[in-house]
Amino acid sequence: MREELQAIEKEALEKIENADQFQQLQQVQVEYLGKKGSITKVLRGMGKLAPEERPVIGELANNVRKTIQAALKEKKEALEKAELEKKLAEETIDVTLPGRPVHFGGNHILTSIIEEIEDLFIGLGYEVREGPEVETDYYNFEALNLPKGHPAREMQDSFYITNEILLRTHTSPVQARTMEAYGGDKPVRMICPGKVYRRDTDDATHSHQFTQIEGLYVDKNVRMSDLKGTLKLFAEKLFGKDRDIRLRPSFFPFTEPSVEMDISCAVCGGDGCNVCKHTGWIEILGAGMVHPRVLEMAGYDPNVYSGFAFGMGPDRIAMLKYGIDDIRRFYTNDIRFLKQFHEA
Ligand code: FA5
Repeated sequence: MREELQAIEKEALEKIENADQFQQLQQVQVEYLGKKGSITKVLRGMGKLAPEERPVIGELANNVRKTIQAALKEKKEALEKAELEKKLAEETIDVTLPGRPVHFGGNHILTSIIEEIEDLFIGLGYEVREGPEVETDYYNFEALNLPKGHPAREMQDSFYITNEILLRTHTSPVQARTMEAYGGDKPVRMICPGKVYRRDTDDATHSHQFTQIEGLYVDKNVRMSDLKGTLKLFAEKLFGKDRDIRLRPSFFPFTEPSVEMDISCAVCGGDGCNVCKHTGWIEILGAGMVHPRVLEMAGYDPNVYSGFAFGMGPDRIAMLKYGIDDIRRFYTNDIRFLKQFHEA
């Protein structure tokens, strides 16, 4: 029995020594120390021994068990340590490798153009205001001298939500809202950028949703020449002195007289192309002297006050400034297109 126990010890220690996985250690534990393990089996045969031999063999069996347990513990710790070291080695960061580039976003080209125009008018003493995109029929039309059934409403095909509420077709409602807020006895100088919506058929220069910037200047003795001077200054600052502008007589129910301003086409230089519909000119804004009825409805006395207003399309302005051939490029979010206008 003594030899048997010594053989068990030798064999178990060898297996522990050679083990390189936790699972193998577990097997040794079961095989030698478990309830049905080799040592238990030997102890079961103790009954056959002489009484004086039993304590000796018992002690030996106990020592073998302890030796195997100690070896198992030691090997388990060694394996744990090796595993940790392996993990640490794998996770080492090589600080000399090149970093991953961080991609910075930038302003959308329309945002940049709007900010440029805002800066220009802030420099002329205008304040920047906002108005709701979901607007009432009253502010979008009636307060602008376009009563219900007025044929000029057809010029701006609209998205109605109810009979009285619609998506604004232009930023002009902010004219009436601003004059009301000012109370009828103070000069007004404001611009209002924002989104507007029309049931237009989309093509190279028309989109069903686009942006406008409204401008309004009301004071005593404001004249048509003030409007012309302001628009000329705006065009020169934005496009440079060599681009031609022209004012054409036009009609808007809320201004009298009314004009439209065109700029010579940047894509073809005025020779005629797809973008300017072969005219050499692109219309960028409507303007005029504020109609006395509009002043009156918003609480300003037209015998004391006069003013001018304009509404421009920054989408078309951006197209002209950068020679962009299709308005729909602004809205389709092609990153290759948008990235061209990010500052380096
Ligand atoms: C107006 O919307 C008037 N409210 C402008 C105005 C304001 C006149 C104040 C007088 C006083 P109009 O419908 O022409 O006018 O539009 C003004 C500008 O918006 C146009 O010159 C053009 O640059 C732009 N625009 C009009 N329709 C579209 C469209 N579908 N897509 C892109 N831009 C458009």
